Amino acid sequence: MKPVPPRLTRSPGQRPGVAIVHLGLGAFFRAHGALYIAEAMTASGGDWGIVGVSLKSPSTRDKLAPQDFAYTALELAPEGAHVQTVEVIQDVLVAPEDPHRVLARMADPETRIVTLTVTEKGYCHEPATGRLNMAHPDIVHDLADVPPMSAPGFLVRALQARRAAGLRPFTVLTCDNLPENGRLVRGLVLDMARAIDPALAEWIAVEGRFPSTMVDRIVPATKPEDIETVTRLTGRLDAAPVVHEPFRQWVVEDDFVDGIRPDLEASGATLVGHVLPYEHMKLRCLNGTHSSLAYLGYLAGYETIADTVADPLLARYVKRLWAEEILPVLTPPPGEDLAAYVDALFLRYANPGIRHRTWQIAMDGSQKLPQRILGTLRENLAAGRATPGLNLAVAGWMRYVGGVDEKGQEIDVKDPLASQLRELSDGAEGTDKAKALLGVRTIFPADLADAMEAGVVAAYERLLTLGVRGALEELEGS
Ligand code: CS2
Repeated sequence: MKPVPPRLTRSPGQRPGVAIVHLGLGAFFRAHGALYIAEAMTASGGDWGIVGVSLKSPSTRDKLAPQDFAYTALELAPEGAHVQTVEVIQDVLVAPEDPHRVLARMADPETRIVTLTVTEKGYCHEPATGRLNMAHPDIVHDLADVPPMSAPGFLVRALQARRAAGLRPFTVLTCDNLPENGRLVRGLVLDMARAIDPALAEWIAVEGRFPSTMVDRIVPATKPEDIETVTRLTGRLDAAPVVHEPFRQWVVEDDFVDGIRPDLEASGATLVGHVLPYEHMKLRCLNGTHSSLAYLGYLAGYETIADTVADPLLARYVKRLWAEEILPVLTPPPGEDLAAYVDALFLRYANPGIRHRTWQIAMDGSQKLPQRILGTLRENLAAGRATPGLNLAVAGWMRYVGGVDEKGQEIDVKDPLASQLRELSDGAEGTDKAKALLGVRTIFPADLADAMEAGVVAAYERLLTLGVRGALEELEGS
């Protein structure tokens, strides 16, 4: 019998004080923001330890606690794997178990920044308008009652407690793939605060800071074989390693409460005055094509993005999307060469070490389409340019949320609107399914739905008649 390797533990030594609370402790933050913050401390010192908060499940805490919250980051490059141990997380709280403890930690004078990766749907907003969804059950609960359940609720109630204690607010630093994410969260927090206490809203509006950020690193869900790789490379058992590609980028608006923040430049982040051009570049070039490839790749039978772009037909499709439909309506950030950016992106997708499932990226499309695809579509339509590639992507999403793939197999669709979308699709026949889905106003504003209809319905019809491959071949011939 092979001996069981020892469990990963934290190295002895001093622990930094905690100044950051992170809401939504998923793999992405542990493979991205946490590394930047850890490296900033190594380079420039400071007490920037992190307390992670899981808003739903205890599973990450349960895996990390026995290893004293240390974990391994496994980098998978085409040329090989590389590991490092990360020790920046000091504790993990599980909000539903003890929400008061989470609030107390956020309201602690030592806490300077609250970072978030709660995914698009965690903001409880309407994707089409960017406003707080006042009818969302968690928001209804959080307006009526303390302790809260939602991310906006925790932010507002903790800021309320800080104000009551005469403290400065913390900086809210969102790291989710949303357009103008800082501005968006500020708006949601103010919407909620206004409904609770207008004076609180006023204080947050004046004193609070919500820098926008562009975050980028491909971090697929950790698989059992990744855990085995980590054990092989380190000789230790880690119940919760994270897996990532070599590339990473973090562009942050330099607007923090009292200017207090870790030395993020020291770890390679870019601090700027305006993030928007970087966000547009990343959300539209990367996430827009990620989603397009996820829907069409899934329907074509591919398990991962790397498998999808290994098919020359889909590789040509994504290159065409960039060249003909995405780059023409994009303003490059200062000094950025967009053609080189998308060439590098293609190589990142093709990295055979990164097994990023199309199914994972296809999740929550109702929350993702507006910022990833619909903005680009709208701007092309305004310029009088056709968007046959993006129309196919939207039609692919429609086929996907219809819940049955091209072989007639059920799809396990994960989306907060999954049942509504399925009902709309099931309630219509043929291309009327596409028209019914275009009627979902929380995704497609009326004017855009009208302008898109002819193109998307035609693309949907081609997918029904020819299947993904046939429709892509026809697109190439056009
Ligand atoms: C992906 C992103 O799951 C998804 O929807 O498109 O998580 C993507 O991998 C990251 O944004 C890359 O930075």
